Amino acid sequence: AKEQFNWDDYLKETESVAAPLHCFRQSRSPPTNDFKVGMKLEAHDPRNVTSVCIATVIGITGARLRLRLDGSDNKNDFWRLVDSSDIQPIGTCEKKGGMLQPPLGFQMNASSWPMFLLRTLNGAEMAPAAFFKKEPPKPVTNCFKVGMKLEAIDRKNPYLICPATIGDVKGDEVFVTFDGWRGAFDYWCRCDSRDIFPVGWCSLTGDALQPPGNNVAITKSSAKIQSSPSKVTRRSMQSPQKPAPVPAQRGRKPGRGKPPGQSAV
Ligand code: MLZ
Repeated sequence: AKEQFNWDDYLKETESVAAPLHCFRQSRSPPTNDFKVGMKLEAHDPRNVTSVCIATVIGITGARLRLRLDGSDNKNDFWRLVDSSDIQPIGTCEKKGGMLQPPLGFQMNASSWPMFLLRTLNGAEMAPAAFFKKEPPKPVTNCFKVGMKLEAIDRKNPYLICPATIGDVKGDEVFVTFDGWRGAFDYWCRCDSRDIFPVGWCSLTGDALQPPGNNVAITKSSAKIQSSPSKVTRRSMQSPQKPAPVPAQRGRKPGRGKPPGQSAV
């Protein structure tokens, strides 16, 4: 039987520590998710953030909602925490004197937007205001340190939350490296990003935490590990002090094949 990923064991195996809770812009106990599939709400268009649009809850995952903008296609779904400031109850935009906008890539003629909006909202099940939670405050300083472990959204596959390591810290930003993926999914983000979570977040929200990848970073320091097979060698133990070099996305030598991290989902 396949072993389940366990943070306690993994932290021991990797001799690393979890980033402290207060480093994150997340609530200490994850917000409850009362939303139901089919409910409508207002959301900022991720591709055009000044626009507030109508969105429908397409799925529920832990403390997050899978959202689709009404009038858009099914290729641009996005995920938001129930305490995200990007979402609000229907009516909020109008109350503030704003106007609901068609999403980028509105599939109909622009002139049909007003009628589309009326039809969309008529008889819609609107998510109650009490379901929206207040966004937690920003941490005062960037207190992440290189080598600390966390759970992070894979921005190339945003439905996934994966074990990660802080690879670098610069000003208000951190470099999020995904364990076992040789740099293919790594990214820089602000320390107050809503895409990063403390160790244990998924087990509290019921979201599925992905196991680390199997790809060991090819570095001199890993050669020693590989010669003595053990439980540890199965996964990438990217050295916390020295993150694996980020493979170039373009200009890769031909003939080496696709990096494992970039195959189709
Ligand atoms: N099937 C995809 C998922 C990769 C997820 C990595 N997350 C850090 C792939 O293998 O490319």
